Amino acid sequence: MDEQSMPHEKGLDNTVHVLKEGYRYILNRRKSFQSDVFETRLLGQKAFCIGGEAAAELFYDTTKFKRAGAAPKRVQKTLFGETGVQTLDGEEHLHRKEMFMSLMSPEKLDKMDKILKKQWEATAEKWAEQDEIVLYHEAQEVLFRTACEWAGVPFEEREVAELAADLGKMIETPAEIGPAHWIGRHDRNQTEKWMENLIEQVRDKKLSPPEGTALAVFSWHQDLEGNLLDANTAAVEVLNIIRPIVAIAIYINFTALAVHEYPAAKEKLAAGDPKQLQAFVQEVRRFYPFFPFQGAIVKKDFTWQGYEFEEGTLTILDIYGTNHDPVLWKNPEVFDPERFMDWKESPFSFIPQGGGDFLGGHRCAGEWLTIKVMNTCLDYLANRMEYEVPQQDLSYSLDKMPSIPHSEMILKNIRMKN
Ligand code: HEM
Ligand code: MYR
Repeated sequence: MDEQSMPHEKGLDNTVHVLKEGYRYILNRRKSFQSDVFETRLLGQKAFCIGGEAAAELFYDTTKFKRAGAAPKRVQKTLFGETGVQTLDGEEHLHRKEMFMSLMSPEKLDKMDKILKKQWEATAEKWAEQDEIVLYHEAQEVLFRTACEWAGVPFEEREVAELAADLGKMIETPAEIGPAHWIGRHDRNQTEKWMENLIEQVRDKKLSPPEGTALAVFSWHQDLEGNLLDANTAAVEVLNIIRPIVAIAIYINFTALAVHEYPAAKEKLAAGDPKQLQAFVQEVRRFYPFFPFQGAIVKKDFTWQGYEFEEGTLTILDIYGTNHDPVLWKNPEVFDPERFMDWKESPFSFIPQGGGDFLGGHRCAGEWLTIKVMNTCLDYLANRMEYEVPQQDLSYSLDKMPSIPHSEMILKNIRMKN
């Protein structure tokens, strides 16, 4: 095909439209341009936006894209950290990613699930003594305790509320403006200091986390030259385990919302059929907004679908929009777990936690863990607990990133079923 000129959004800088239109920014333009790719200007530079299955396959081709220099500073200084696995390429990335994936064996995930059940049930006893709870904050704390125990990270009970909230802010603030954003930066600095101190204690043999836990493995991990990670990088990576586990609280909020809003779908979970629970979890991950899009940089010039991608150009893959692409999903704006009962798996059409390979690419290291946590929590919320959902603002925004139901899910008169 001859090279052609790409659909082009006018304007010196369109970042303001991203902030206004949020999750639907790319989808809206893919629709109006009738194209899976368009050019725009974001964060003061030229950028390509792409979406759909073929676009995802392109984006995860590591001969075409790299990650060094892709994440905006404001995202690194809140959400990711500056020297973590997200910023690496090639051999160095593979070696670091192997370190993460070594934690995700079925045995280790089962261990995590046992800890989660213990923590959820202990906390549910306290919920039973309260008139009502805010599920988002409660889930953050349950997940914080679970994450730390699983990762070998010691904590004092009196620190839980603050540390869980700090980790929450790192997730909630990357796209905020002004003081709301600076809270996230401050909380990352504090949390990195907390974790660096623990890494140093491990290395000084003052603390011995159980063998095979994230704190133990990451403290002693050697890079390709045989050196330990510097203490800050090791801390950033342990936080790359603890923080996203706390982030699952957002999915638990959407899971509770779906259980409440789709009684017919809930009904199908009553028999506890693992296939039905899994299909519901997958549909929550497809349907609700969470991770909006991801950036990478063109490694060297290439042509795709007749368009030229020049070396060094920021390219943004539409994660939310690919999960809502009408070409890939029938009635994408309808919540329907049934679609996952006979779904033909593809690494590029269903990408709530990234696409492609785990080891060879940047697909989320914690995807299996997330799915397991969500299955367990869905079973509690749909089958194993009784509660009321009082009148509240259950709406959620598609503009604000990340999005959380406005009321953060207030539950009343909770009790565990026998
Ligand atoms: C990467 C989403 C939970 C660890 C990612 C990416 C996304 C994502 C979109 C980027 C993919 C890319 O760069 O192309 C999510 C969502 C979660 C979640 C929505 C729900 C809470 C987790 C959990 C863990 C985790 C529970 C760890 C226990 C990671 C790591 C990376 C990553 C280490 C970087 C992978 C790499 O750069 O190679 N995640 N994630 N995530 N996630 Fe998750
Ligand atoms: C994690 O890594 O902690 C899990 C997922 C967090 C998602 C937070 C979404 C924030 C939106 C900011 C946009 C940044 C895109 C590169």
